[in-house]
Amino acid sequence: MMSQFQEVLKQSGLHPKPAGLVLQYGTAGFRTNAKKLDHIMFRMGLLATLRSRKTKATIGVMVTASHNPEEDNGVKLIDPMGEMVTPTWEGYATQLANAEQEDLLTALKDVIEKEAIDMSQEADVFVGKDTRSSSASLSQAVMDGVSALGGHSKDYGLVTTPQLHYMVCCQNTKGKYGDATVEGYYSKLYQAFIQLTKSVLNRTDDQKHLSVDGANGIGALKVREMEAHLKKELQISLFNDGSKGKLNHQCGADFVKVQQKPPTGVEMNPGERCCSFDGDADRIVYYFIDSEGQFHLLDGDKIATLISTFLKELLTQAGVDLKMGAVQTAYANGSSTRYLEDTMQVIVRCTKTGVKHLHHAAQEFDIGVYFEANGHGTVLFSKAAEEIIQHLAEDANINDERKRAARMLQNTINVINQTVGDAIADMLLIEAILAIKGMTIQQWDSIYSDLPNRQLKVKVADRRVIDTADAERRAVSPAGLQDAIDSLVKKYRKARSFVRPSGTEDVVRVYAEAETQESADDLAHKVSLAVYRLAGGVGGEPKQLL
Ligand code: NG1
Ligand code: ZN
Repeated sequence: MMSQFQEVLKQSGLHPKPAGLVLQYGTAGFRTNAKKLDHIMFRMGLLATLRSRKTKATIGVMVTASHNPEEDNGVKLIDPMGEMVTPTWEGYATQLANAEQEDLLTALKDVIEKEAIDMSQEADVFVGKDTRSSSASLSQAVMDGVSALGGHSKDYGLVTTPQLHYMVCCQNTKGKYGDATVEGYYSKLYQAFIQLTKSVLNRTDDQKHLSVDGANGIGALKVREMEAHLKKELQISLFNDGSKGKLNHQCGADFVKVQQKPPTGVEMNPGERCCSFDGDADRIVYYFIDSEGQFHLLDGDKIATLISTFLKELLTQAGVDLKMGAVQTAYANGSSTRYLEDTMQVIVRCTKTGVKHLHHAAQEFDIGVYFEANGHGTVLFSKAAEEIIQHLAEDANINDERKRAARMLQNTINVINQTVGDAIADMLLIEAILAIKGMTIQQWDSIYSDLPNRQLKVKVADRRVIDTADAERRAVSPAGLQDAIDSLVKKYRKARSFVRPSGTEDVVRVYAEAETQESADDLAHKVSLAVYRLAGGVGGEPKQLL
C-alpha cells in the first residue's frame, strides 16, 4: 500500500496540475481545451481504479469531447452496468481534479477512507478514445494513473463512446449482454438487424441506401468497420470520414441540429435519407431536402416518436401489456410532446438535461424510450419485460402474428444499445423500422410538424448565478429573469422559452419555440438580452445570434 502511494506521488509529478486551475465534472464529465487535461486524465485513472475496487467490477474511462471542437478533449467514467457514475463519485472526481499537486495524496486517501476501499482488491479499467489528435497521449495518462495505483487497464484504442459502455457492461455481466469485443458488438447488432429486416420483401436499392455524415470522427471509422457485416442490406455512402475535413467542423449531429442546416461535405439529392453522427457517435439526427430544396430535420424527438410508435404497435400485435413511457428534456419540441401524449397516449416524463437523468427516468417503465432533442437516446427494457418477450417468442401455443411481433421485439432489444445512446445502434433500428413499415423519410417527417425553434448562447461572468427548477423549465434566480421571460413569451403565439447554464460550455443556453421561425428567433434573441442584462453578461451586448 505504501509503495502504491509512493508510485502515485512519483507518477503524478509527470502529470502535474497547473496551479490554480479549477474544473468541474459536468453533464458529460470533464471537458475543456486538451492542453489543460493531462493531470485530469492521470487522476481519473486513479479514481477509476478506486471505483473498480469499490464496486469489485470493471470500470470504463472514455477520452473524448464528443461534439466539441477538435482542440478540446474530455473524459467520462463508466460504471459497471455501462451507466454514468453516481453523483457522490462525480464529487470525488471534482475533488481529485482540483487538488493542488501537494494535496493530491490527501485527496486520494480521503476518498479511500470515506468509501472504505480495500486497496488489496483487484482493479480493472477499460480505456477508450476518440480520433482527436490529443486523445492518444491523454488516454496514456489515464492508464498511467491506473497502473500507479496497481490496477490493470485494457486499452480498447479507438472506439465510440457507446462501444466502450457496451464493453464494460458485457464484461461485468459475464457475457450475458454480449462479447466484450468490438467484433462481438458488430456481430450482435448486425444479426439483430438482419433478423429484423429479413421478412421485408422487395426492398429497392433506394430503400436500402443511406448517406452518413461521420463528423470526421470515430463514428466514420466504425461505420466502415461494420459495413462488411451488413451484407448490403444497408448500403451506406459515408461522408466526412476524417480523410480531409476537421472533426465536427461544419458537420456532425450537433452542427446540423443547432444550425438547422445540412452539413458541408455531404452530397444530398432531393428525398434522400441522410444522417449525421456526432464526434464520439453517441448522437444521431436524420434529415433530407425536399424537391423544393427545403431542409427537413428529424431530430431526437422525431426518432423517439418513430421508435415509440413501432414498439407500441408490436406490443399490441404481440398481445402483451407492458408499461411504455417516453422521456424527454425541456429541449423537446412542444409538438413532439403533444403528439406522444395526445395522439399516441404514451406517458411522457421531462427531466433535466444530461443522459443520466433521462436514463434514470426511463428505468421506471417496462419499456422506456428516452431521447434528447439533439439525438442522444436509446430504449431501456426492464428485466421483467425482456423475460415476458422472450417467453412469448418461444411460446409454441400462440398464433403467427403474435409470435412474429414477439420476435421483432426480441430483435429490437438486441439491436439497441441499452447502456447509452448509440448512433450506430439507433441507425440500425431506425433503418429497420422504416423498412418494416415501408415508410419513406418524408412520411416519417410528416407524423407531426415541429414548432419552429431557436437555440442561442449567452456569455455571462458566472453562469452559476442561474438556478433552475421544474426540470430546468423555470429560472428561480437571478431575481426577475423568469418574470422577464414570462412576459416576453406572452407576446408570441404557441411560444415557450427557457434558459439554463450549460454543463459542458461556459455559457448560458437559451431556447425558444413559437408558431413561426421569425417569432422563435425574435423571442430567443430577446430572452438572450434579458439574460445578458439580469445575469451579468460579458463580452459586449449579444447583437448577433450565436
Ligand atoms: P449542456 O452543455 O449541458 O447543454 C450538452 C447537451 C446535452 C448533453 C451534453 C453532453 C444540449 C442543449 N445540451 O449539454 O443534451 O448531450 O451536452 O454531451 O444539446
Ligand atoms: Zn457525443
